[in-house]
Amino acid sequence: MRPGGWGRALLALGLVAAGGLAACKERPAPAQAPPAAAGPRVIPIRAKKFSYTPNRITVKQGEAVVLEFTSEDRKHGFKLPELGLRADIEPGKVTRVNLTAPRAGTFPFACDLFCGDGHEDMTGELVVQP
Ligand SMILES: [Cu+2]
Repeated sequence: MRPGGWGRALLALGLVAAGGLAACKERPAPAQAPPAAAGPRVIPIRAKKFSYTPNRITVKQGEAVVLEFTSEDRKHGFKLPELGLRADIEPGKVTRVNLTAPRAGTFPFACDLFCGDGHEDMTGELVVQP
């Protein structure tokens, strides 16, 4: 670099820094986060050979929830016959099942798509509290 080059370099640096500061000052104050929307509680459930995680889901009677299923390996099913629920759970997809349990109790659910040896153990329960 020629003599004098440093001066120009520093000047350029100063301008960049000043520009940066100005940009900071001009930035508007961050907007207030919107209040959390009131909506059904979302319960994520992961399915894989040969289990659901969690395999015990607790809700309140009359509480609106969304069961949000994902699969970590292959296609599985979700069947909760006592409350008339059934869904396919496909990999790479989120399957949402709306649920408002009408009565208290413990309701078993299971995978109803044969997914290999151990498929019969792919079960869980929904506990509905009064
Ligand atoms: Cu399965």
